[in-house]
Order: sequence, then structure tokens, then C-alpha cells
Amino acid sequence: MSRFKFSVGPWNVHEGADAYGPATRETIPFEEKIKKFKEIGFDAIQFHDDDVVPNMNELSEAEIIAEAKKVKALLDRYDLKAEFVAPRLWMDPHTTDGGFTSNSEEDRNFALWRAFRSIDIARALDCNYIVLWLAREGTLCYESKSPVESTKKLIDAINQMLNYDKQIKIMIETKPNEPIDRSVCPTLGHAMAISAASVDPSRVGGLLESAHAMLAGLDPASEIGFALSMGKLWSVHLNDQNGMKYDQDKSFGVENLRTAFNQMKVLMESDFGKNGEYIGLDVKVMRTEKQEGSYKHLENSLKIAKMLEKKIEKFDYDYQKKCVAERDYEALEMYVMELLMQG
Ligand code: XLS
Ligand code: MG
Repeated sequence: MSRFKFSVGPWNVHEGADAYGPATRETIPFEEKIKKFKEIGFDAIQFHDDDVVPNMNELSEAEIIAEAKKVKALLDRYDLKAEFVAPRLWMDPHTTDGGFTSNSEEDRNFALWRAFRSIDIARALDCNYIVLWLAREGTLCYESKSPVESTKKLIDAINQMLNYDKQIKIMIETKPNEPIDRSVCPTLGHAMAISAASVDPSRVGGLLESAHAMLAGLDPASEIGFALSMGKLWSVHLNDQNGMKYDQDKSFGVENLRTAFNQMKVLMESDFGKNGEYIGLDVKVMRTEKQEGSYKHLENSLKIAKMLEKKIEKFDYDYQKKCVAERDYEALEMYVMELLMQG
């Protein structure tokens, strides 16, 4: 048993296509994924707006809500909650040059329309959290947008969302690059500043994805700790990453075990989850995996998170204090390594 509740998104089970090659596995129907997530031990589902209502651009606002209610009934059937809804602003022809910070006013309005619909969908799923992964909010050609104006446009869009619905809370999922070259909001420090500049800072927080912090050259445990210190870490996407290259979404802990240990440790020390927060996984199975292995990375990541939780329960804080008092950090480091390597 874990002290944490865990969440996952339907996109975490995918067909294996990448930028250089086609799918390697069959598509698994939505309901089958949901059923399997429950069996594996997840408590909640993360959604993009069009995971819930696939053809939403063609539907009226009332039709979108009606469709979302069908998904709510499906979740109820499997005793699962919705953790958040995120507008998928990077896939649409309207947002080729970004959404909230696009140079086109028409496209900015479309992005806001999708953000408002995401709020409606979240409400229909009985959930108050919106995630903004700001995939294309930044530049490909640096001189095409002003960093000052882009930041103001982003804050303005967030304010409009906060005013649209007084209950919703927005989590900014930061990432420094990919698909964009330079992001407007690359780290949780930026997210906290945007929160402070918004009309209601108490409703704007952050979501840290381990791989995204590593892509910014930062330690994910420190990013988590920074937002926790402000009471603004409302979710995490645990996964792993081999260095500063393309976003890999590897299973949690498989590349950087000590870093994974320290992410779990800071979450446990801060009693993360006490306000109902979930530990989210945002992992992808390898492209080489066969159809029957489509969920292995989720099972493995959950197992690793829970094994680390057990390790941290054994962490000897008295010994840590003694090492700190004697400034014997070599001894402390070796203690951590032994703890990690012992069976
Ligand atoms: C992509 C993001 C995405 C978000 C949800 O890198 O992690 O999967 O978590 O929009
Ligand atoms: Mg993510």
C-alpha cells in the first residue's frame, strides 16, 4: 500500500509512432485503457480536452458538455476520478504559431475558446483543475515575438480563464523547449512569477514533470521543493530522462535512480497528497515494445515509485542529522548509496 494516489493519461498508452517512423502497435480503445488503468492501480485519469471530446471543434458548447458527461459516467463505472483537463493547443492548425501568445489574434481567440471549453469539460467531469502545458508558447524564430509581450499575453489569457470560472485552479506545466525552441515559461520559477502576476495567485500553481526539469538543466527534486515551499505544487509528472536531449518520457527512475529517490523523498517529507493531490506519471513505453507490453512502463513506474517509498520510510534521519552536525557529507552520501543498493 502506498500513502499516495496515482494518476495517468490516455496518451501514456500509445502506438509507438515518433517523428521519424510510423506506429508499431495497434490503437487501444479508450474504454479499454481506462479499465486497465484501474486494474493496474491508478486512482485518477489526466485528460486533454479532446481525449474527452475528440471532435470538439465541430461541436456546440452544449454538445461538448453533454459528451463530457458521458465520460464522467464511464469514470464512475470504474470508480476513477478526473485529475485535470488540459487544452491540447499544440495539435490544431489554429495554433501552429502558438496559442495564447500567437501573433494572430484569431488564433489567440481560438486558444481561449479551447481553454474555456476545457474548463466546461473539467466541470462536467467534477474536477476543478486545468493544466496548461504551454507547448508552442515561445519562439522558433526569436525575433518573431517580443518576450515582454508574450509574457503579458500569457498572463492575460490566464486571467481570462480565472475570471471565466471562479472555482477552477490552473497548474502550469513548465518545459523549456520542444516543440518550441525557447519557451515563455520554462521553469517552475517562471510559473510562480506568473502566478504572482495573475489576478488570483491562490488559483495558479505548478505541475513539475521530471524530464522537463532535466531538459532545463535543473534537478526535478529541487523544482518540486521550490514550488512546495510556496504551497503551489499541485501535481507532478514523474518520469525519467537521459540527459538534455529530446523529451524521452522514460519510466520513473530507470536512468537517474538517486534523483528519483530525492523526488519521492521531498514529496514524502512535505506530506504531498494531503490536500488530495495525485502523483501523476507521464511515461511512454519503448517503441520496440510489442502490443501486449503496452502497459509495462506504467506497471514498472508504479512499482519503482512504491519501492522508493519503502526505501525512504527506512531513511535514518538521526544519522542524517549526525552527518550534517559533523559536516560529514561523504558519509551521508555513502549512506544514501548503500540504502539504494541494499535489497
Ligand atoms: C508533454 C507533456 C504533456 C502534458 C499534458 O511533454 O508532458 O503530456 O503532461 O498536456
Ligand atoms: Mg506531462
